[in-house]
Amino acid sequence: MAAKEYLKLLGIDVSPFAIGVHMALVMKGVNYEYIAEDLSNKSELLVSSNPVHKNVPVLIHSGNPICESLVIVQYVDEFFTGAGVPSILPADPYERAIARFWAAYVDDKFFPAMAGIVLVPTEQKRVQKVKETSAAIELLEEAFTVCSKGKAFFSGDSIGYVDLALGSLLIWIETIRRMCGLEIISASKTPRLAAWAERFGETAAAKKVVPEADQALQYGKKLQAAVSAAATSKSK
Ligand SMILES: N[C@@H](CCC(=O)N[C@@H](CS)C(=O)NCC(=O)O)C(=O)O
Repeated sequence: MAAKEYLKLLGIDVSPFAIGVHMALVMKGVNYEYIAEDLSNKSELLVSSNPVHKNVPVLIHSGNPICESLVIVQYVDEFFTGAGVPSILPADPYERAIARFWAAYVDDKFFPAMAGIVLVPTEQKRVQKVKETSAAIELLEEAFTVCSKGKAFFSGDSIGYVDLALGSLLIWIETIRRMCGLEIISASKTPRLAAWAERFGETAAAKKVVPEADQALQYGKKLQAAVSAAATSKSK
């Protein structure tokens, strides 16, 4: 890659959003520099590259910052093309629209419900988040059946856009299982997604990028403690 096409990815190792972008870059076979951020002390580069949200991931390509993981994955897919380079989004416009729809559903509905299970301050709210998560994953099981058309992944024989969106959350699905014993994806309730999750974990990109679940567990416990402390100090 020419020097002007230098790529930097700002992330944190356990961020599901950064994991999806990492995997997209690995799938495309491009070289990039990964810069691990400390979200309690954000770098000047992060704040100036993503002044609106100040969050990770940010991809900086030839000096141009691109923010929001799904936007970044689309950009990477559109920029890095060519013989032997896999496509992440389908070529057919209707299938692309469907893939974008389900990836947005994962981000806008499934993820906030799932994260809420460990981050909401009261038991009543937690029960609500568990219900929302179960409903969302059941819908995603149906979406998988329709989108995969009997193949291994949402996008067919290899991982694509929706696979990255949901697959990058698997580390946190496992973390929630360890933190509160809840199986969001299970062979009994969501058998197709359970088998898909196994296959996803075996892909070269996942093996290269996804960290050990223990790392997310430590991070999850810290986040949960911070949320509890904030709720306690508010109620005083
Ligand atoms: N919608 C964003 C979400 C990114 C996000 O929430 N990133 C978190 C880390 S997982 C973050 O950087 N949070 C900033 C903070 O905690 O201050 C995306 O898809 O990129």
